[in-house]
Amino acid sequence: MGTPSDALEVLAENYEFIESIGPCLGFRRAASVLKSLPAPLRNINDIEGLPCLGPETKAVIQDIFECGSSSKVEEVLTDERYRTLKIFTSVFGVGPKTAEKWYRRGLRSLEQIVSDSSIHLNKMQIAGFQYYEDISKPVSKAEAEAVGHIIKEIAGCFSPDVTMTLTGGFRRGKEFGHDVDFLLTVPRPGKEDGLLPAVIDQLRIQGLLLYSDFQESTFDLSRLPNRRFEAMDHFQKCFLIVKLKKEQVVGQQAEQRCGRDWKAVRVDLVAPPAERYAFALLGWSGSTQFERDLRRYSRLERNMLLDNHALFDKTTCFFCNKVIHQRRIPMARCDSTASAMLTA
Ligand code: TTP
Ligand code: MN
Ligand code: MN
Ligand code: MN
Repeated sequence: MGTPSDALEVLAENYEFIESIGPCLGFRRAASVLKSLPAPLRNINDIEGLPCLGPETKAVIQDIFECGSSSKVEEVLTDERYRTLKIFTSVFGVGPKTAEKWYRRGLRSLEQIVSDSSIHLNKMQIAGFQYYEDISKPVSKAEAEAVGHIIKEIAGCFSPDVTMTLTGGFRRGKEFGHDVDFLLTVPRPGKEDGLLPAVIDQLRIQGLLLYSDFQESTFDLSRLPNRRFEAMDHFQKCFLIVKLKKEQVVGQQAEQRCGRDWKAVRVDLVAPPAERYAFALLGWSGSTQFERDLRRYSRLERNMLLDNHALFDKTTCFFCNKVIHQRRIPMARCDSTASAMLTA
């Protein structure tokens, strides 16, 4: 069983499945600390002085160095519930809640799910099962770039001055991902609203669209920021499954003539207004743990609020930068701005 950080991720995931958020985040953070080290741990003394490693984490790492594995982790890995939820949540559109529901009904395999006619699957889950074989395989950097060329060409027809950035794991330098994430925008304010619908239409016309879940923008600057951490932002976005022809991927010749010549790939597109691009880019670059820590740092060390839309300074008016003496959350604004907004 892999590295100490893999072991900690297993524990984190198991806690996520039983909805113990505190321990889940604790193990995730500890795993991130280990992954951030310049060199892998060689022995237990290497963890001396590292932050965010609790006693349970230390015990797991110690077991791995002394016995080759952690009994606590091995137990989770052989646990029927963990194994089943792991399989169920590997389907696009299936989260821990649905997986748990199926598990409690006595279901244990994907075959049982698809052959049980009493189970209602939503549109996303149907696509998740339909393309499971392809989208459960990692997406390579070359495949991500090939998807990028297709989307860029289509978006360029909508507007020649479109900006597009490959984000998510690939922006962090990963060689493989579970999907491909892109941020797109156009300079003229408001024009970005038409961008994703146009891209989706064109993918459909070209026969490349296998699944689409489009979400309209609910972005309203005057109602931000929200007090609570929001995983989802308010920008227009879509979660897609697209058909990627193998011949379009660099280094992948139109090999064996047998079988399909295409692969289904999960793609996320986000279209913030141009003036919000920087914040959206930061938010969509991940990792989730890094984003969480950045927000925490902003809040605790800088008295600011960071999310995918903006960086808010709680001590100055967001609109005119005047110092606010009385802290106002949500939405930092001075008295004159506040009254102007009321009468507007
Ligand atoms: P993911 O694509 O889920 O993760 P990833 O690209 O880091 O890893 P993988 O290679 O497995 O795909 O999400 C990318 C980033 O976008 C992540 O930091 C979370 C963020 N995100 C949002 O900010 N808002 C959203 O609505 C979603 C779905 C993701
Ligand atoms: Mn991704
Ligand atoms: Mn994604
Ligand atoms: Mn003001």
